[in-house]
Amino acid sequence: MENTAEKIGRYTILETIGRGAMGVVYKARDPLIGRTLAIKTVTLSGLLSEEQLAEFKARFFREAQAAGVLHHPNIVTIHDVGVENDVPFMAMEFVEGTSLSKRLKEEGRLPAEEAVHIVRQVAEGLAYAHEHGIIHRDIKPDNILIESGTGRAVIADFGVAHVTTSELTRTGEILGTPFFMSPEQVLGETLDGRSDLFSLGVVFYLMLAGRRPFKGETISSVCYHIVHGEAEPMPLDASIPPALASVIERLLCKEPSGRYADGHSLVRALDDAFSQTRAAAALSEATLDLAPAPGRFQPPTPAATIPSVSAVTQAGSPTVASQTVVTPPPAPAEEEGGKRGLLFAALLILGVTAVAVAFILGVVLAAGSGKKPPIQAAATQKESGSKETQQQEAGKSEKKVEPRNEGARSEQAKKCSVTVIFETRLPEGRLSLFVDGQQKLDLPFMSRRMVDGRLGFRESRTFETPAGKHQVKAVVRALLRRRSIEAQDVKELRFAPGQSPVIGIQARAFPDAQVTINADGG
Ligand code: 3AM
Repeated sequence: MENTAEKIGRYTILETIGRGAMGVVYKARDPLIGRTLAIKTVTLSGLLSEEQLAEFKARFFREAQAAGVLHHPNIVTIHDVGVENDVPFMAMEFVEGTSLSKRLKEEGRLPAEEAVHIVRQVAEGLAYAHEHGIIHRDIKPDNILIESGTGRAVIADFGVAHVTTSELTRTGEILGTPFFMSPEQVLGETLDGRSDLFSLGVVFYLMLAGRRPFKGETISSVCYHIVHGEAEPMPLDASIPPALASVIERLLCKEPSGRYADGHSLVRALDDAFSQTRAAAALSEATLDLAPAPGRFQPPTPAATIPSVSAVTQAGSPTVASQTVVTPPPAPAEEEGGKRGLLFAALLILGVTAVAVAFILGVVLAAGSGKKPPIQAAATQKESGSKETQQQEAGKSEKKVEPRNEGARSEQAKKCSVTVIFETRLPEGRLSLFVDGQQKLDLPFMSRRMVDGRLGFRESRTFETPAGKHQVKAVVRALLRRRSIEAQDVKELRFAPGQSPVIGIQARAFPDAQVTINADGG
């Protein structure tokens, strides 16, 4: 199937569109109905056993059938699935255009207005699919196609991208691209549509900032940052409206409950952000005499674009918050200037009154419910020295332990579910992991071809351990050119109660046999 076959099934191949790690995408023609379509083949045969291949095919067809019921302008329609020469393929709607990943490679980042246009459409497609009970699980720029001419954004590979990746993960071949995964996906927990919204948040961030929000040199340190770390701050750039930074902040909440409930809510938030940005621009036009061009996102002055978490927290709402810093108007030089001054004063009085009323209401309500008012709560959180954003802390504090069940919960809080991600290019061997001298993992490994075409092994395992300080020791014994090598690393690690830490372990042979435990992403 690697050479441009003339036919796949009944479809005539016209040209090769692209090649990926999993197979090839062709432009093809259906001679029966004279329709142009795209055909994607999935070549896994060299990587899986007969039995695994049979199971993979069954799952591929099942997912493709499920996704085949989706008909939405922002989802690539699946027309047909089949097998040709033992290679599964999928025939789908042909989208004349490029992938978002190619656009980003060429342009680095996109103008805010275009990024919003894309995210809005993907959110509409996701809302529809989630309503039909289908989660994508692999939202990333490769799977978003942009139609040339119309700018229509279309989600590709619904359901199926996940099958190919997870199959390889299961066999220890590939862990999948973690960059766009949600924390619950990294930890292998049950997913719902809000996991796709997190991934879309990462894509949105990348489109605006030109870089990803979660850094890391290795897969395991990226995973660690997704689960525990804060997103890198957005660049201080006048072209990124602060209201959009707030939308992204909410999409990237660690807890699904802190994110938007569904794609429709995200679309509404984007529309609100858009009107806020317009209003902010209009205000600065009225007060600062800046003349924005109509119909574009209007960046406020640079001083007004610094995203402010405290502004979000103080408003008591994790939703979109305008963080525009209102600058006093210049001294009126003429009658027109005098009118503007009056308008500004009226707006300022209105604003101050609204803030005061909101604060008093907050205090009264908090007193009634026994909770601290938002500002006080935020101050206490700061004192606690937590690294997480105040917004996430506020979200978590709402879920405080109820008195009944206290015993069971505190028991659970004392335990941690630790995920170990092991990666190595060593050909063959065994990883043993000990916590306080007690063996927790015994993982034999054998290198296979990975997604980058090189040989290696990557696998994740999870185990439970009590919270607290532990001595973690990783020992790797491996065979290298019929020579046996051994290396180990020991680290003192502290696991916080109720958390799900991720530990990365890497083993290498050069310059000498070495194992590294990496628990802080550094
Ligand atoms: O990254 P580029 O744009 O060069 O756009 C997709 C990508 O090419 C294209 O196949 C390449 C590898 O994924 N592609 C995927 N699905 C497609 C579809 N349904 C498609 N092109 C048109 N229609």
